[in-house]
Amino acid sequence: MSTSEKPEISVGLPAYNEEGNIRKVVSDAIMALKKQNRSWEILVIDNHSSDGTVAVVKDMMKEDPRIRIIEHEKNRFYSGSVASILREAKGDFIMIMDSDGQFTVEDLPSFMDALEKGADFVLGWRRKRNDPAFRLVASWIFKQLGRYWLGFNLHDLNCGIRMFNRRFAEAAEITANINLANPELYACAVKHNLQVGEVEVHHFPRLQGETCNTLADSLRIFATVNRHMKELSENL
Ligand SMILES: Nc1nc2c(ncn2[C@@H]2O[C@H](COP(=O)(O)OP(=O)(O)OP(=O)(O)O)[C@@H](O)[C@H]2O)c(=O)[nH]1
Ligand SMILES: [Mg+2]
Repeated sequence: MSTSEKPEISVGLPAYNEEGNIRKVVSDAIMALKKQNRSWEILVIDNHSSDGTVAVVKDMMKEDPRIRIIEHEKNRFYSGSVASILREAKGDFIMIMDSDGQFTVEDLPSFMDALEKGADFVLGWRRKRNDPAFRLVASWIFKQLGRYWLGFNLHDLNCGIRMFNRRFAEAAEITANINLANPELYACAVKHNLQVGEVEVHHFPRLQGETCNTLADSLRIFATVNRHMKELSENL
């Protein structure tokens, strides 16, 4: 595939200060993608990192033109990184995966299977999670808010790996400035009558880099998330 052609698969990686993780995440993604008999690209979205994330990615780009980077000139929250992937990814099928090493592109075949069976937007489900207890409680509360405001009826509303087809990518729009994206993506699917699915995924502990989420942050964010989902529900 030349760089001007459209790949079948895009893997979008939101990255913020992931100098310690990004090389392994990108090279593991390449290994997983090479097992597929499909063309691909990897699109790293640097959300204005202050560490060496961009330098590591640019170094890897010298070896493989299928790796691209979008550099945000200011931090645009996690949602802004997802918006950039929606706009810039060229693939027929687009995966968005956190770049801290907690997820793996090895799960791609399960997503492709669900998409090829008719789903437009497929969320990951961390049945076995590697997170501290307070994160499990926080996720449970997010899910209840999702149920209440958006009618969310699947297992995992804030999983950092999901995949969708071009139809979904054309319809979806991210407008919020917030450190999450799944509620708005899910609301887009509902609004446009698109099929939503879920697949079980692997989940690993964060090994490198600092968590940006403390218990205090989680508690503070509930009010914000509640307001965010209420707004989304008003536009369904
Ligand atoms: N926190 C944060 N992460 C961002 C941002 N932009 C992109 N990311 C990436 O989003 C992904 C998820 O962020 P994390 O901080 O790992 O969030 P999490 O997985 O919910 O929490 P921990 O892994 O426990 O810290 C990572 O790959 C980050 O590099 C941002 O503005 N803030
Ligand atoms: Mg993480």
